[in-house]
Amino acid sequence: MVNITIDNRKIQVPKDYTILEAAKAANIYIPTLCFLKDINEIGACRMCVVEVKGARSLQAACVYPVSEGLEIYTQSPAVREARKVTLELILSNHEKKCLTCVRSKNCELQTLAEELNVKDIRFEGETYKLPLDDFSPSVVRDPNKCILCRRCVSMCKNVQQVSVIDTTERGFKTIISSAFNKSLNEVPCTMCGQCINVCPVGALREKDDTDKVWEALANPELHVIVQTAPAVRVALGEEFGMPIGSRVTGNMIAALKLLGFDRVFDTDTAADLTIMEEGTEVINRIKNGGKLPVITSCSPGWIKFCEHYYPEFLDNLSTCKSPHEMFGAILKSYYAEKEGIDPSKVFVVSIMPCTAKKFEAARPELAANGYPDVDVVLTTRELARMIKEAGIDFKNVYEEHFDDPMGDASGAGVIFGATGGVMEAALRTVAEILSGQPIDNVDYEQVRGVEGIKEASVKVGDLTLKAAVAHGLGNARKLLDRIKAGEAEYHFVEIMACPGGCVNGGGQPIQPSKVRSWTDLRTERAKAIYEEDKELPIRKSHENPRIKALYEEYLEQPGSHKAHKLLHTHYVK
Ligand code: HC1
Ligand code: SF4
Repeated sequence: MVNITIDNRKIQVPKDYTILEAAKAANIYIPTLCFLKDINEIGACRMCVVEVKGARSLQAACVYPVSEGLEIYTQSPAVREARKVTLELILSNHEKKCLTCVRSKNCELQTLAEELNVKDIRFEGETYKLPLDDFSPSVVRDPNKCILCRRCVSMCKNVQQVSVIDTTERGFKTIISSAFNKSLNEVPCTMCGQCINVCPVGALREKDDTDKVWEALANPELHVIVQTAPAVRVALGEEFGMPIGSRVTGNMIAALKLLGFDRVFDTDTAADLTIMEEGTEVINRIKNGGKLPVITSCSPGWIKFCEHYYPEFLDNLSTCKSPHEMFGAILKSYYAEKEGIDPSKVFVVSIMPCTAKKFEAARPELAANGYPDVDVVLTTRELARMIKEAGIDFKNVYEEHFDDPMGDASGAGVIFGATGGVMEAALRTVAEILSGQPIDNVDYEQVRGVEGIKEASVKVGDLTLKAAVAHGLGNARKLLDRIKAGEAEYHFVEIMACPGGCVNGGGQPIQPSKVRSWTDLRTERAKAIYEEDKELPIRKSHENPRIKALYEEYLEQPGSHKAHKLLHTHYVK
């Protein structure tokens, strides 16, 4: 520990702290812009400058280390003026179309202008007039709004280890772009959308597909069904000012009904179905000497990453479609038949925490019945926009339940939204089937939490089932390299593209750096998911009565010919 003084307050802090961390510990707010804890700590934007006694110039608090006796001033006239000038210079060449910007009211630049009381911009700079990159089905890049903070670059390069964006050109011409200024659609971007979540302004956003949904809802010919992913219900509330980790399932369903969807179903139910198919696949491959490890296939950003960067693992991937795609295929077959609806009139909308799901839904191989399994994917953020546009009082609606006949999911389906959840859900079923014994303790704690790579050994009968879980593509890379080098061996591996899994997907509500740097969004949202699982009477997929009925009435058994036709897929080599 060291003794320091900040704004005349004496405090003790760990000696490896920066001034910014020390100030945070003392509840002293220092504004930041390029800073993102553990991801982008480059001291580039100079928004966090402070006065350090004895230093020749102002210092960036986010990178300046504390030391014994340090004396810091965070609000001196020189500091306040320097921050204002910096902000005004950034604003001077920023395309200020704030009224219609997707990030209006959630823009860190706008917030800083308010916080620093900037009323006038003393400088006038040239703004960019660069073309919009909106060719990707998932991510739109608007270089005219970019402020060169490099948060997206660090996310893509260091966390996801994909590296398809970087700074190019020099001086005033500097921009963030892909190689040769190609569209994100033409480079091996995984469409994970993590870059969007860390962009402080409106330079990165998802492709907005809300108009397609409004149109479908207004078409009386269509039977419009919506399904919601496990992770949406624990984050959507944030868009309406509710605390991180609020569970808003009932409000969400009510809002969807008010928007006019004909049926509101739960993707979690389809997650139970996925477990039946994927569990069977794991058991078969173990028993019959198939390709191991089986690697999960529900995260489309991960699938795209595997196709581009690790094609040697494509035969390891489970052939299962992801839950929402399975659901789409079932809705346009079993459900349409059961309800007597022409499947060509069934329009399926998936609300997902994910931008890559937009790309996934458009894949030609995901069209089991001759139509796309899923017609439109909206992110959690887009759904919030629709709810706001419809003037729905989200916090005060009367809570509602998912519709029958696809109804409620088991706890296993619920936990899919957090890293390790798919593995835990699968273990609950696979362990019981392989051992032939009922499993009482279904809490597989080893695969929970935010450690980058998690391992578990589970004794099932005479087999010790070896499992691993990786989340975030950088961790996936590490794990796959170890498997490739023969340093690790598993039966079953879960990989999710986004750090923390879907709860922290690229389509989730965006929290500013001053929140996400100090609050672990992944943990807070996951807590809500595990709470819901704990409360449910059925916590194993194979005990879900809807799923049993689906097999009895239609699919026969997991892995049947019909199940294969509807619920399985292949990958691009
Ligand atoms: Fe996910 Fe999935 S859990 S991929 O993380 O397997 O997006 O939430 O919907 O399909 O169920 C996302 C979440 C989601 C699928 C399921
Ligand atoms: Fe990188 Fe993911 Fe953004 Fe693509 S979507 S540029 S892979 S962070």
